[in-house]
Amino acid sequence: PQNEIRLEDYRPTDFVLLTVDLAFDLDPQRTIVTSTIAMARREGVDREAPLTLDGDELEFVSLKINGVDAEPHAVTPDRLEIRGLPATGEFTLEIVTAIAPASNTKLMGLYSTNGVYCTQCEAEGFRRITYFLDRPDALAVYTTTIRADAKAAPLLLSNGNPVDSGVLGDGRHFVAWNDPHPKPSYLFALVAGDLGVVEDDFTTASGRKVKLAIYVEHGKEERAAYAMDALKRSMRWDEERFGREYDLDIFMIVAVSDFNMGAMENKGLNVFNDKYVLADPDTATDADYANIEAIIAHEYFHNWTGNRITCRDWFQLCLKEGLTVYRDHEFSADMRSRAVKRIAEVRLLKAHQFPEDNGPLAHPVRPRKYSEINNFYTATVYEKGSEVVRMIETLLGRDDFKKGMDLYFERHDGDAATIEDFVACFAEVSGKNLDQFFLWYEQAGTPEITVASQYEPSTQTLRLELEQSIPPTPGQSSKQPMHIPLRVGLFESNGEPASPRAIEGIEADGDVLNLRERTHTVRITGVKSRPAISVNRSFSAPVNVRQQQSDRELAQLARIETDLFSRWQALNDLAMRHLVSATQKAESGEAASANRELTDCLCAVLADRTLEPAFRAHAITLPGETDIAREIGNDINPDAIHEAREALVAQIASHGRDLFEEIAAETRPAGDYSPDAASAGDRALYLACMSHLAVASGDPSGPLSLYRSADNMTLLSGALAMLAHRFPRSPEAEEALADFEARYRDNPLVIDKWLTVQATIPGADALSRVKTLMDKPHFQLSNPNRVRSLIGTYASGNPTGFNRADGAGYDFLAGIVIDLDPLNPQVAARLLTAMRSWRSLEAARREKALDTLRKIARVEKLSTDVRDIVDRMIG
Ligand code: DPP
Ligand code: ZN
Repeated sequence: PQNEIRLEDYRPTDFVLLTVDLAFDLDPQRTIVTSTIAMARREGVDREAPLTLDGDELEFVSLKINGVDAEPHAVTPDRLEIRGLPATGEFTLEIVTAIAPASNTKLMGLYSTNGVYCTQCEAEGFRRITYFLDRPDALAVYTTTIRADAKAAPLLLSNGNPVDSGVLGDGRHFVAWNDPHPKPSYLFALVAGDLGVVEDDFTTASGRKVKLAIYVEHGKEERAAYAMDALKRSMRWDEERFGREYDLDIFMIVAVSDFNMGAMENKGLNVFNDKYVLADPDTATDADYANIEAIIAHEYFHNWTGNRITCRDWFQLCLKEGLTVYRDHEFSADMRSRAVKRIAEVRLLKAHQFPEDNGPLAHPVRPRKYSEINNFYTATVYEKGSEVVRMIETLLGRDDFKKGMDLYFERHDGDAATIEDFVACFAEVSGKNLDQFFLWYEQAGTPEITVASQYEPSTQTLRLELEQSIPPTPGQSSKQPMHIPLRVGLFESNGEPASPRAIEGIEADGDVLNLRERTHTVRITGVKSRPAISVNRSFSAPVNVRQQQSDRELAQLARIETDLFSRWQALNDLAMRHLVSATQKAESGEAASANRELTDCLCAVLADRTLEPAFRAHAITLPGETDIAREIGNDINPDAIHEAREALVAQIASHGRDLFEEIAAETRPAGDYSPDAASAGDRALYLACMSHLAVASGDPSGPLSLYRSADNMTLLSGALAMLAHRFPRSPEAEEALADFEARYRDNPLVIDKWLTVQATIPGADALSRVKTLMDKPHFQLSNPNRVRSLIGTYASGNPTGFNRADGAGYDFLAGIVIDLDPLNPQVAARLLTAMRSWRSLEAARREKALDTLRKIARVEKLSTDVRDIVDRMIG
């Protein structure tokens, strides 16, 4: 493959940075960047070694060495080579480049969005601003001076603390910033423009007052209140849970409307996709509020896990991302319901990471090679990376885990560190050997654990045969056994948890079994009756479990498990089992049979008022179509899955109709909207009931009156989805869609919901709907949120609509990817990953998908981003 970068080729830079002084003369068409870098040759490095700096589409203007005009040895838009630099001692480079923010459509480097200048430098965007050692282990203290037109850009922001400002001639002004914390270039940020602000402050545990500011477009200030609240709670939580205080005088967040990612943790100046800042009851759903809380926390937590301790190289991305996701998960669990949060996390992991790990794009949590780093901001690095940290906590226990984190912060503050550095801290504080555990970072693929059990009443002994296997993944055909912490619970026939006398054949630590071999034969004595066995409680390891279990046993676990997550898991497994066999029947044209065991079980949970509403809402939400596809594994026919799932929804709806009526009446929202978790749980349960009632009655008037009476976006968009998905083309659905568009036409983030709802209407018609919507003025190919809301959700959230038997969905996506690639390769490549499970499809669709991928591969001028994805997908 093109330009493959390998972990084993890592070596330190020949030159070290000392300070970086940047000056920006902002202009939309021609911004002049003057970069003054103090640096020195690293000790021991060849005195002749040249200095090579990274660039990307840069216009070189001039170079000075120690204040004297100089000629580079070689210069191109993406590279600057300088020879003859001093053998010893400090020297200064002054490099001048010209860039055009207004025509930067890649949204990497310095670009403009709705008249605001903004930067995105992770991973390799800084080299689109100036020639630099653009790598995470090149740390320096930055000073940044921004000069701009005072009218167009009254606000001039960068990292750190403001140190100077003033008026220049020609209506221009300047502000200078200094960031005392050494940082790599990917954490640099600049924002300039005319924005509104919400201000607050926070007093740290040691009594320092920090100014907080969230910048948004004028008129949207009130919609930043929840983000500010989430920020303050995040700051407090990181002090209390991890002893981490904020370290500058000011912390700023800027919301922009064109952004490739969710948000970016630039030191002291986070830049956010406005989707994850702006919220009020009229425009944001409960899910939006939860996402804002989580992402504000995530970016804030990066200040320690990412910024103070950064990554040595991009192979170590999970060092900051997996760990920071773990931290934001813990924060949300503390803010909300821990069990419900865990269910949502696992649902997400299984929906995104498991398919990735099971397809052509599978890669280890710490990859060993890449040709385009942008393509490794994946569910594996983030979500599986977080699960790996969670397993360390499970293995060590909360106290030793905390000690390990403390040691990590103490030992590596200011470092560009590696996964080895991180794991060593936990091994050291606990005395545990984590060598085998380290394979979680190195071996891709979701491990599968098979569990067979045998109970001997005469000796009151349970025998468990545990076997682990890890499927082959690209570049890794055979795998070594891993160290897997598997929580196992046993419940006796009276429903009580068993209290075994002894566990032999495996190292057990409380309810955690430490799998280390390919197979273990475990003898558990003192089990008084044949137990129900609950495996992988709380999802202690990101694995698939195959267990011989009857429907009755699963139903029993769903009733008696004391771990709420595992109750959900049992229900989900029970439903999954039915859905898989119903899909097979649908494929052979047989009618789906009713499953009383399952529907009774679901209704029992629904009716159990001792359980929190959010949990009950999850419990009656069946596995999604993509989950079912993953479970089936190969020769997938998305239409059959859809048919089977719909049939089960209908059975549940009619079987539980009276109960749904009852619960809907109990949970019907009243009073003012509040985004708190308990109220959101009530609304989730209410909407789930209303949706089942609409199915049971076959009548759109229920959702329509809900739509008409809704006084918040959660209910409004919930009703809209019921109408559009359950009653497409009905006058009721048309009325609601038209009303929604008219009401929110000036609010692009809300229009995104309108696009998504229509893009995900099941069935082959979805394609023509999506094409029509692309012609609407609301849609813009240049805006990532619009593209993801319409095309992204169509391709990855509408299995029947996208996987049309005629392959037209694939060809459509290919057309978009090819059109978007020259504009924004990062978003184009991400869209294409929607096809990552193509090999699991049935033969006819598989062939069509392959044709499409080959068509893309034949395009001559593809970006490295799209080229990398398409090459790996074809394999
Ligand atoms: N901004 C992205 C994140 O926080 C990449 N660092 O995950
Ligand atoms: Zn992150």
